[in-house]
Amino acid sequence: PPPAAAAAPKSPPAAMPQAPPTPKPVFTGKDVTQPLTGFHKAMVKTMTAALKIPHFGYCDEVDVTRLVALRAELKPVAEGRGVKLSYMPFFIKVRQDHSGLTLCSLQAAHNIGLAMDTSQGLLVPNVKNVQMLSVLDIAKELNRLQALGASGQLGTADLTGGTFTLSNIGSIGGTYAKPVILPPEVAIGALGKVQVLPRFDSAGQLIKAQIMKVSWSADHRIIDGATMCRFSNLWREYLENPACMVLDLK
Ligand code: CAO
Repeated sequence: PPPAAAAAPKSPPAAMPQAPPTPKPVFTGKDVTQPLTGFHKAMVKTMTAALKIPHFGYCDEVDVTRLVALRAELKPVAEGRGVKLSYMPFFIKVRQDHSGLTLCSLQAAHNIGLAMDTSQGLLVPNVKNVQMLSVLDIAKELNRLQALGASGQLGTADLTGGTFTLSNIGSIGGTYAKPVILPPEVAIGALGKVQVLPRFDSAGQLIKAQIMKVSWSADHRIIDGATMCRFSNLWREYLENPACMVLDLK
């Protein structure tokens, strides 16, 4: 037998009501041409030069579970001393212990630049002589640079002389990036957002881990992939075992 729906008599279509006449939309937006000025003009010049460098990209993930706990413990202590302590001072401090890998240019000082999203756009001030500073000293310096950046007052002294750059794009969001080297430096690292993700521990048990991805770019004329990988491994190991910083880092 035919299906019941097919057997049901079809009702005649209802007469469609006429749509009321409406005026045609008129688009009044206008294109705007803005001249490039100041730091933006400098960014065009620097980044155009940067992309002449043969970039080598390398990514990894860092289990920052212990670092997250350590920072949570130290944050109120730093606050008590008038300093805001984020993760950046740890990332910066660990960076300075790799002179053996000659990753950065041949300057003796470790002046670690940080990409900063400021009221004037992207700026890269640097923390000078990180090799001589404690994590708290670096945090203090970072607080000072952030305050200057927020009020549009970063000057030439803070913006020049960097030897290596870290870009914490994860403070805004995202996981991986493809950072562009800031010449005359030879490498840069971009840090992703710390995320709670499932991972397996060494006993094969499922655990809740705090994971951060890192994306490195290096000048492949100077740094080969194996060097980059060894450098990244060492950086990761310190951040995964932050107690070792207390033993090793000056
Ligand atoms: N994952 C999760 N949380 C993060 C994080 C990350 N990767 N980075 C920072 N946070 C947290 C901080 O710990 C802090 O938390 P609390 O409020 O609990 O202390 C909060 O986010 C705000 O941190 P912050 O941004 O003030 O400080 P910071 O030292 O981590 O970063 C700076 C400083 C200057 C790097 C950052 O403000 C900034 O400008 N990031 C953008 C960089 C950028 O634009 N890169 C692209 C360059 S190429 O165009």
